[in-house]
Amino acid sequence: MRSLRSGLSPASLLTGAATLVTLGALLVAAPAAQAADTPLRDLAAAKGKAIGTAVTGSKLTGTYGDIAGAQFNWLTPGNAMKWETVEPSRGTYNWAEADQIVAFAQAHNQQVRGHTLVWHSQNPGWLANGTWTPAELSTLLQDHISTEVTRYKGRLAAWDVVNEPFNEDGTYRSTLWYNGLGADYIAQALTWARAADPSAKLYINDYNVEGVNAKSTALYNLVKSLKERGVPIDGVGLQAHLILGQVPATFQQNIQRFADLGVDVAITELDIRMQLPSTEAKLTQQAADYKAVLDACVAVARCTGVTVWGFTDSDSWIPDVFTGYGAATPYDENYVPKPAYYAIATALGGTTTPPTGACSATYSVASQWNTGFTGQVRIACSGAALSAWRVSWSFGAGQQITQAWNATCAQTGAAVSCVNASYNGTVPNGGSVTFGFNAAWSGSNPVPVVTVG
Ligand code: G2I
Repeated sequence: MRSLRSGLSPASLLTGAATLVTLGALLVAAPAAQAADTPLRDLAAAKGKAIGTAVTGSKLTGTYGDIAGAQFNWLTPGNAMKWETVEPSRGTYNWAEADQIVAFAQAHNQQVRGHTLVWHSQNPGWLANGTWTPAELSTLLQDHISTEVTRYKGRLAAWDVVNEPFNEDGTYRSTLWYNGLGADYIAQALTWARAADPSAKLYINDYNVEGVNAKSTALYNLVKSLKERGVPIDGVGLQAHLILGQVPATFQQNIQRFADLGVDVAITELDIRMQLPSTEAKLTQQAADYKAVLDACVAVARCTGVTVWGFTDSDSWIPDVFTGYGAATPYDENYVPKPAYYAIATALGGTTTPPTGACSATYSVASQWNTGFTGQVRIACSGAALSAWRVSWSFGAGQQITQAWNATCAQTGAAVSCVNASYNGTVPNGGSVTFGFNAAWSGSNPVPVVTVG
């Protein structure tokens, strides 16, 4: 029996139990006793590198918040600082989620990467669907950059000022900005951002620019010319939305050539997607891929660090966009660290031996009424498998099971023990099984600590 390898102490897990009542979930993983690991952020700091994650503000409580705070030293708001979020109708601003993330970062001694000021996507309807003269567009863009950068002045370490300006062949992407203002919208945006916050490092960020190719060469030539013109540009962001087994062979060489131009390089949105279901072999390959990315960054002094685009498979954009793909992040959807997590730790100088695998149980209250509730328990395995299972917990407030399905449950006093039905004992590596129950409650209905074996 071991507690979650997430940088959480058993005590904080128990504290988490109280806060998680609202979330209706608590996870405990099996097996393999192991000493607590050094958090990724401490390993990264010792190497002078950033280890970051994209986050969703509303999720920064419970286990998600605990891991985001404990393991990472940089945060990027996944959507909270995009134009459609901060100015949904013209002149009406909504900074709530962005403010929340910045406050969380400050409370956890983390740096923030602002994302993103100038993009073709996730612009508000009033902007995207409007008809604008070049002069109007220029004013709109300058106002947007000045307003947002000034709001967080001195509090963000870096900004992805311009996002995804290139096509795959290295030509400029046809966007609202390029079509209206020409390629110099990039230089103008950088200049306005610098004026609003001279201390933030200013980046151009793009995808499919990890290896040496036509697109990355266009980015290289742009940065070179901006530097020559004296336009403020401090770094390039290589997003790194990668596919299993396809880390470009020229990754480190590409990072190095940007560094040689005199700019920093950040890996800004790393994830490595695979065709589902995940298997042990795929997770092992993914770990090797994560390590290759981290190794390349660690090897180049001007590579400032690596940000993952969501740290858990439960908070990843991949399944929504690439049908049949997923499992792209370092933690599974039950917050159990995957081989990729240990690969990151290893690349950052950690010495932990990854466990051979784990199965975890997630308890949630599916619905609740004045005298009863329906509970649900999901057993999921990653890097391990079960051929039979028993899930146990102790009801702390007199709750009493009345009925169960897809499991046989027995309760003696507070102690509940549920074993698999004849047909669902097998939980394959990368798979899950769910069972449910009804129970009576009164007074309070706290979420128990659940163990699986
Ligand atoms: O598309 C992946 C990333 C590529 N590079 C730039 C990043 O900013 C981008 O992030 C993703 C977010 O992770 C997604 O969460 O950008 C997507 C939009 O292009 C985001 O997806 C959107 C959904 O499409 C919307 O339906 C949803 O309302 O997220 C929104 C907020 O959850």
